[in-house]
Amino acid sequence: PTANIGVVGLAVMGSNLARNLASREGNTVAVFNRTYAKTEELVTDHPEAQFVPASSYAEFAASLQKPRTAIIMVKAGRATDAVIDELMNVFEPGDIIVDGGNALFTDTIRREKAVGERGFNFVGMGVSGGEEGALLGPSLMPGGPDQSWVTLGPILKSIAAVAEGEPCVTHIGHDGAGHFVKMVHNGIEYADMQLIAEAYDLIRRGTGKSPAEIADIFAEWNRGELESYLIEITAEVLRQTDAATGGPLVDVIVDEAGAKGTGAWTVQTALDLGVPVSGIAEATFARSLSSHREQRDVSGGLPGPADAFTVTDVDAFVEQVRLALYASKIVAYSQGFDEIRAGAAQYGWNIDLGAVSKIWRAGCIIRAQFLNRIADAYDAEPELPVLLTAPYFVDALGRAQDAWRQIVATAAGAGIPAPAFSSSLAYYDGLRAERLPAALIQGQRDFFGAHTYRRTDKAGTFHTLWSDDRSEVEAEDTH
Ligand code: 2AM
Repeated sequence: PTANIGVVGLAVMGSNLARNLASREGNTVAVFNRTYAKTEELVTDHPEAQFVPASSYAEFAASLQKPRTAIIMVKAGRATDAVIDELMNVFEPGDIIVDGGNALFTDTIRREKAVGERGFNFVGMGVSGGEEGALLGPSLMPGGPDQSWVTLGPILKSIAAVAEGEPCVTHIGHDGAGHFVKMVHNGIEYADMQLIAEAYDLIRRGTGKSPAEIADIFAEWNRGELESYLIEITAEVLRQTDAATGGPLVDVIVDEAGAKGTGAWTVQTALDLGVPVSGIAEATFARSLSSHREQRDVSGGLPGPADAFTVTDVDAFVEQVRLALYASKIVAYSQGFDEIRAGAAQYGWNIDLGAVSKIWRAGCIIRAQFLNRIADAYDAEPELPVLLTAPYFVDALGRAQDAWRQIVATAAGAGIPAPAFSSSLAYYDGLRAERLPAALIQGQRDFFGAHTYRRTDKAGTFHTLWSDDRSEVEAEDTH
């Protein structure tokens, strides 16, 4: 056997990952696809690459050195299970099966258990960066057992994106940890994109600037603390002219945002964990609202503000929007890291949050300068309970908060939806509040359901006899 690594599933992501692997010194890559024509095509199109094509699973297994290591790149779900079964038929205990698809982390937990019981090492790995990332250097989030990392680590480090000299890969934790972190990455990506979209909408509707002019603003922002891939490509998209109409491309694109479900997973999981990821949730819901054309079509006549929205000091307004975007972004990332922290506690993963922020600095969609600040925050305090309370972010939020409040108020007054901006601000003020009206909610719960409450002035659990003489009694602790 000549190959040290194999790839199963040679659609675009799989082919590109296989080419990336083959381009690294010392790698020989076994390649297999259910339909052999695709395997042949990859090998003939890239004669320079060290590929070993296999036309059957048995041939694939025979071409791999032990412990055999194979990365599966097929559609998440049933296909993944089918390929895992095929590989277990031809592999031996101790071999490593990596799922690089976009699996739901609970599926990965189930698979590691089932595959592990048969003596194989199963690794669920998040792969971020899309097709280009897979080819030139993705951000990789492998989970799985520790011993798999010994073989897999050096190979993954060789193909990952590099940020400031460090490869964008780390062993996240066992079983589903890698896919969990990838899921939250995607949720943060939803929030980041929605925040940028809200900023664009406010500037466009408030100042009447053209998309090309707004592209210049984003390009300018990309030179400061907002520097990121998403800000950069936003400028590119806004600058694009449509060949057919000669107008801005963004104006001919149907305004219904699609989604492949990872944002929804992030929010569903957060609900189960009781983590308020309101920015990600609003971003996900905003896509849903945009896609309900039939509801939007009957809602255009709903009353809005009487006055037209115009901004007088354009430059000051643009700067306020920038600050609101930055503050909201801090909140969105803080919420995402909170979900990872809670997931780790729930599932028993030992996740290094600073290391996670570092492997997102290159290769993936949310790559940004900003992630260095997150890494710094966790370096200084690994057990930081709320990311945005790190001194750097407290300072940034302090500088931004007046503008942020103004922008949220302005958007509300003008009748422009800014759900991610406003929910982020509400979260921030919720954290800050000395007293929350949750006390009243506890009173209501005690009234209708005898759910009891605790008191600020003494220990214990209490209940008011609402339908009797309304005296207070000490209650059994119902927790
Ligand atoms: P195919 O080319 O034979 O269709 C993306 O769909 C990739 O997943 C393709 O490489 C596809 O192979 C592969 N795929 C889908 N279902 C599969 C299955 N049940 N077994 C193996 N590969 C599968």
